Amino acid sequence: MIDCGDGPLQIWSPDAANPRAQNVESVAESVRSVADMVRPAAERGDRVLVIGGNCTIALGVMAALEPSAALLYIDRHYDLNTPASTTDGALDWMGMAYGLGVDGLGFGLRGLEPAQVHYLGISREVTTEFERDQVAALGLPWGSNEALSSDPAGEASRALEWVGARPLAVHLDVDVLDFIDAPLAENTDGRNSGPTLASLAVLLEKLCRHDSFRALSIGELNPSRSAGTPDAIPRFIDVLVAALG
Ligand SMILES: [Mn+2]
Repeated sequence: MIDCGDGPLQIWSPDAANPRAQNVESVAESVRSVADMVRPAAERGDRVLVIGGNCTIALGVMAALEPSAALLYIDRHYDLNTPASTTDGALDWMGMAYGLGVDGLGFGLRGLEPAQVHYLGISREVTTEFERDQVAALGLPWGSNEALSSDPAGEASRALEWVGARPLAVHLDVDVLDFIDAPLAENTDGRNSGPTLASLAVLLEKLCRHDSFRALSIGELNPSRSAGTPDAIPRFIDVLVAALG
């Protein structure tokens, strides 16, 4: 295993100058830095683990892989909002809109084609109408949070069938997990819904051990959430080690 080091350290603060796209310049810098750091490893043929950071890191990984790569995006959300579709200005749930060029957005990197993206773990009730409209217009395939909880092996098999022989990047927003089982995510909505760490282990082992697997990125991990549950991060690390080891 090679430790390629850290990207730029960025600690969130309010950005009054960009109310609808908070800290967009530093987010873009971070995404480009992920791409620059992953590219040499990808070119060597190494498998890559990226620990974020917000979910836009997936775009940096995809920009570093072959243009044909497929992205399995495991998240409670579609991350297809834009500075116009929401008021909170959080890039955390806009990344895929930037990646897919919705409303002309972008980070100055190679973007994504709709045929490269498949979601798993979606909770429709926490998505916005704007996002659901984009999913329909772009024809993006998705699996539900309930399906991921009840049949992680089946969801993995169906998703891998969709990937086919393409290089595979997996992105995991830890907010897909049941926050009561694993309080890891910045977003605390997932209480008593979503896969447990044990279910996630089943999914990730199938995806990460696939011949096409190239990279796993992890977004929205907030260690302060598990301050009262000190075994949560070690249990999560065990899942990653089992999948990648
Ligand atoms: Mn999310």
